[in-house]
Amino acid sequence: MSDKDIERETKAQRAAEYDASQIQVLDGLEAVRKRPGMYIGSTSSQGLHHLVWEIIDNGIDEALAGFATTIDVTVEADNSVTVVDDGRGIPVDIQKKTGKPALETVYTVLHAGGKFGGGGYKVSGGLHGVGASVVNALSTHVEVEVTRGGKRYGITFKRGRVDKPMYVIGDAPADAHGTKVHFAPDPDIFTETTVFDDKVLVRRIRELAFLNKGLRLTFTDKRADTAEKKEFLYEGGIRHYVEYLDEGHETLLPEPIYVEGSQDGITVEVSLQYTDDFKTTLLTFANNIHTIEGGTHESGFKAALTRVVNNYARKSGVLKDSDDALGGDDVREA
Ligand code: 28G
Repeated sequence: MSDKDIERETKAQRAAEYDASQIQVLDGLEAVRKRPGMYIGSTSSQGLHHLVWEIIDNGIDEALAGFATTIDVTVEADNSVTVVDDGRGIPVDIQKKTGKPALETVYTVLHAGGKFGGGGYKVSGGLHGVGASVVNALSTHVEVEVTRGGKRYGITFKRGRVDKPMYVIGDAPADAHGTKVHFAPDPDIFTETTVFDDKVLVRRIRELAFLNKGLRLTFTDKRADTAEKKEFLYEGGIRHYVEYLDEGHETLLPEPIYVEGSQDGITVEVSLQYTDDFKTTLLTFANNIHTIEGGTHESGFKAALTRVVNNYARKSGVLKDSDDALGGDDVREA
């Protein structure tokens, strides 16, 4: 075989690889549109809001990586959503493997990370970039704007397919950086409703601010008459969540107990307060996800609290040697 032949062969090979990868991209989008519930749980109002959570999640990942400090969420007058962060901006470099900008790949390739490796149902938070292509596949249009390296880039999609390939919008200040995503949910998918609920959005955005201390999240509803920006930023993290939950109740302690610790890359945060409420409120989370069914983090906390309060009760003489130990319910009641 001549050099020319080899070159021709590799060219043909590359073309075949390219075609195969493009087919995989389209198959991935088709899979999401065919069975949206596999990726976002349902196509009800809950599923609709899941689109927003997925995009916010990507911004939070960029904050957890130490780059984004602010995430702005806006519901536009037409009920589409814009999310902006001030992170590094999604990479725009052309990838060797695909010949396409990383930005396009992030929004079109169904990344692994779910139940079935192929990007199936997402169970936990913090799985980088799984959500972007799912949101794209389930939106009539998506526009992403990236600011980095002194330039502003744009790319647009329609129902998951590239509409306008990545282009340079223009120059930006050399030190400007961030990502802006605008998407409109597809009414062909969300047949029940495509109307976002400001209450649902605010509740979760506030919660994410409690759970990610120091991160600024804002919410603006342009559909409202007074489209003012609501800002959520809690330097004290979940201790402020406890204060928020205790509003309207008498508290035993002047301020909530708050403990934070890290080991082997795992951070644990605990906050508690005793109030005059009859019922105990115990909320637990793992990676920003509310764990309603508990887990080892929750049972470990309960066991630790019971042990610590019993040790103190014995040492201080509140409990005599002959007294039974306090049970879990006892130490969780004021
Ligand atoms: C505004 C709404 C939602 C995001 C970033 C930043 C990076 C990134 C996002 O990387 C993963 C792709 C291939 C390596 C990472 C930037 C490293 C260096 C990033 C967002 C990284 C994608 N510089 N900010 N993704 N790979 N914000 N906000 O989506 O190259 S997504």
